[in-house]
Amino acid sequence: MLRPQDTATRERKSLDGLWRFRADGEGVGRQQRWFAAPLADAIDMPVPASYNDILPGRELHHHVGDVWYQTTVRMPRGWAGQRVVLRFDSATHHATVWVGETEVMSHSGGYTPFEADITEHAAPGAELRITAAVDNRLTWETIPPGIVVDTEHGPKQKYMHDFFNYAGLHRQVWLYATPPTYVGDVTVVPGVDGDPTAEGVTGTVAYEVTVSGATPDAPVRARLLDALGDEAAQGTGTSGVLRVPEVHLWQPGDGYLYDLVVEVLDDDGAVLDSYVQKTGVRTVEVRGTDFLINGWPFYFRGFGMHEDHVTRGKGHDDVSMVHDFALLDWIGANSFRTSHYPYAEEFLDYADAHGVVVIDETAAVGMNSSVAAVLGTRIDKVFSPEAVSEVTQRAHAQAIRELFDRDKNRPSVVIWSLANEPESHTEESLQYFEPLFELARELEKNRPIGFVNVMYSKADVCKISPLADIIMINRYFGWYADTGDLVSAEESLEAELRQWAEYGKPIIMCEYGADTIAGLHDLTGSMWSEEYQAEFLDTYHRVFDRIEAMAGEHVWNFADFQTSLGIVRVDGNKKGVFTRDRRPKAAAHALRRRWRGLT
Ligand code: GCB
Repeated sequence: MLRPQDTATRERKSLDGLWRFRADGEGVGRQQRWFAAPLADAIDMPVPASYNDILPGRELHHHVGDVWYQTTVRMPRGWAGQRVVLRFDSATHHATVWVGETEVMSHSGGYTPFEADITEHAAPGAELRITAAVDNRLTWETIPPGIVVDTEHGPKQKYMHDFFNYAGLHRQVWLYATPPTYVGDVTVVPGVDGDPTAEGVTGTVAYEVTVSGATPDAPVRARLLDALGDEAAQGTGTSGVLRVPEVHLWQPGDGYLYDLVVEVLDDDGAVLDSYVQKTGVRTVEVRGTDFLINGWPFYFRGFGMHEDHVTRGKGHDDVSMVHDFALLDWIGANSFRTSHYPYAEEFLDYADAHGVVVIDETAAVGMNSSVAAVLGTRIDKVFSPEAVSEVTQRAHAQAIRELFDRDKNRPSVVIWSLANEPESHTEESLQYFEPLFELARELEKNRPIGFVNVMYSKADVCKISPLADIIMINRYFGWYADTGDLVSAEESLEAELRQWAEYGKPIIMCEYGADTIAGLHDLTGSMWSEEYQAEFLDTYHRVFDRIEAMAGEHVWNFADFQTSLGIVRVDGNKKGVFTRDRRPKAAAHALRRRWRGLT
């Protein structure tokens, strides 16, 4: 789904700001048609933001079920004759949306965009009332899965993943206009002619355009402009391959982007619609145990992250985004994983534009009874008709389609991760994942595809790793295993990595880390201290440096983050190298020395 943008033929209007908001604890709003009038008993709620931490008290923090958001917007007079679209960049986890009294769309999946053509409900110059009922419930039918337990005090939400179930309108909401004949979709696949490491190599941009609306057979022109706005190549037709001699490649640390300007023309050659697709030219390849970008071995240094901040939870804001990228740069990281869900599109735009490499992950997390048990939830059999079933699998397939569709054109995205830490040693888990890998491979012909393996499923029993192009694993020797004992941890880790190396594929350690209380120092090197975290990471790094097949290290986590309540978390997960308000722990300085090669 294309992003809204302002071009010579398109305009957009942000609906961010204060919306009217009301929690629907009793779940009566739909039946009582709360969308049909100004929301009664409402409070102000900022958009974008999670609603959970805006008010003091437990009620909204732990709310389960619908909340209602409402705003009014005046449709610009100048949009007469245009196609008008209402787009939510996300709503966590399900939303139904009304314009006035008309339901215009509903969507499940809390981290991907959705939109509806509302032209017929929107008279130019008129005021529209937009209402969204947003439901945060996670069940066995959703991605990620969860369990809603009915108690005499109302419903309680349980889930099997280790981050707080923040909800609401986390990202921007847009009203935008396109001409009646418009660019409906653009796909670009970059490449190079011959050896990408050669001097003055020729880049290729294969493009495919869908024209939608009034005259879908209208002619198309595609122009590729370099960063100075000079034309580098041009083509006509809805698909083609543009060639760029002496291409400026997109590279880690050098996010060089071309603009692919796609124009739909009328019979006289006048432009009906134009859309600008940012395009980076680079190649990605797995060769033996090497992960190659533009033919050069690339070693991932960075983090599993979270969209998580004080007060606004998972709400996007540019201040924190730019600051987080500045910290990644300061510490010498070149990459991150969107653990454990698709991040805001602005975040990926920034990665594209600054040459930061991304492992892009679906929201399929929490499909593991052993992990669930650590976090306090008992599940008998994860992959079964009563739990993660065919219905879940359909939702998972949809999550894969929507993620790939949203991020397919991004040069920063070099690996798709289909899930985090599912059970993967049973026949049932294989049956569940095989069709999902097939689907992913139908959709993606160029990027490597994988999933992130859990500590309970070693190399000799994991049934899903053989399906993956690359080995991605999370390990916690010295924390959940060999607890507090880094000498044993070093041995266990090395032994295990040597087993994984036998796959002959690149290995990325996608998580390793220790909970650390900022400011806690200990001369005996005890767990939870800043000393232990730094020593823990050093231990892992010594091992990584001895294993040829290692292709990357992503520390868990970039920053401390909020989780559900439980006896293994104190005000959230403290494995951050930065605190939740982004102050460095000792490990941040140690990582910086390693990653920036400082002595
Ligand atoms: C994991 C999970 C991650 C948790 C982390 C932890 O394996 O993938 O979501 O937060 O461990 O700290 O336990």
